[in-house]
Amino acid sequence: MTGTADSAHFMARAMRLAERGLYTTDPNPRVGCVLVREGRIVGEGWHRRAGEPHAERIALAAAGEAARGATAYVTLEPCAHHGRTPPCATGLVEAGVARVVAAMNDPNPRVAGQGVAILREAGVATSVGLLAAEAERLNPGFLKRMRTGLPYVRCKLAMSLDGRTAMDSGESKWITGEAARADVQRLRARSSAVVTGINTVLTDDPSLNVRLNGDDEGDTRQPLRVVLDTRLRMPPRAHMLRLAGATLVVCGEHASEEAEAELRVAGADVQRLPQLGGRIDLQRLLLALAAREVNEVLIESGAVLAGAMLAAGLVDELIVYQAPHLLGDAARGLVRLPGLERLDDRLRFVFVDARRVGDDMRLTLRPEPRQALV
Ligand code: AOF
Ligand code: ZN
Repeated sequence: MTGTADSAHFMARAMRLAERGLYTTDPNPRVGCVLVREGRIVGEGWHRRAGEPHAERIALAAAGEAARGATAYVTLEPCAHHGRTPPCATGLVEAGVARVVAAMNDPNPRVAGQGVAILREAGVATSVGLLAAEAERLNPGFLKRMRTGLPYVRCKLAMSLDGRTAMDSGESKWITGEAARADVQRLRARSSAVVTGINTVLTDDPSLNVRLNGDDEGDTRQPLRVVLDTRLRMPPRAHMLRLAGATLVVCGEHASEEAEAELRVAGADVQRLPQLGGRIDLQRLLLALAAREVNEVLIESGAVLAGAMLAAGLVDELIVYQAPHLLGDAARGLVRLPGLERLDDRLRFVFVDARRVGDDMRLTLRPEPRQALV
């Protein structure tokens, strides 16, 4: 019989396996599975990409006959639906697995509880909840989208020790160092979409793509690049339109049709969305992205868009890189929050992590339970 400590150990192993899909499973969740018989691992698997076998199928194939009578540790409830692949719950039953330990239920309405129901009906002892908090952390975007219809939003910012981003003249370039930039590449790589504003495009002509140095370079999944551009000022010659991966330009309902046609010829997708106070309605933007199966969004923008996202209470996580430099109080501030006039209106966060990345600091924060400026 396997004790609680052993169970946690095997589930932790399943989570390490799931993490291998961090950059590739999108829009599917990262899932890992470990099959254990008589205290020994007889098969392992993790989901690599949508359309390919789920974690359980890979583990079952690896175990073969040894799966009979085994316990399956899975980081997410086995699926119950015929999607791109046949249901895993049925696969586990057919392989003769005796027990299934799932870290959490799958909130996907096509699964939600039904995977567990299939297992129980077939007489497979099934429990849910082991290391549930850790399992949540594997898939913040997929889980939030399934539960609320909105993606999980990270806002990345870079600033000096005194919270400044650029000189008053606009002169900026990179404030943070090499290691922080490499860290941003990993943030991009795990994201379904990277969002910026047209002003950033006009000023910096950024690539917003993923350039991970590793063995799988040619194989890297590129997040959808999203440019918020109410009046379609995006130049058809923008650098990002020449790169691998898709670019979506989001504009207001009255933007020029000619500009839209030109951008489409240049390879961009264009979507019109309603405006709110002269700017694209950010809530509608996030809903539109979720409708495209976007799980994790990375906002990489200037002070205006970042401020608007924060003020609207749409940011789930703030990631701030802080360089050990002083720019002085004439330099530009981190975020524009025009509605903020009284101290009582300040936006509050809690630190969830603080660590050094090369010569810089990386601060990770979450908003204090909901308070929006507007
Ligand atoms: C599992 N194991 O490894 C994963 C699951 O389109 P499909 O067929 O790949 O199904 C995708 C859905 O299956 C996804 O939305 C999620 O609910 C579940 N993912 N389930 O049992 C896995 N990746
Ligand atoms: Zn499955």
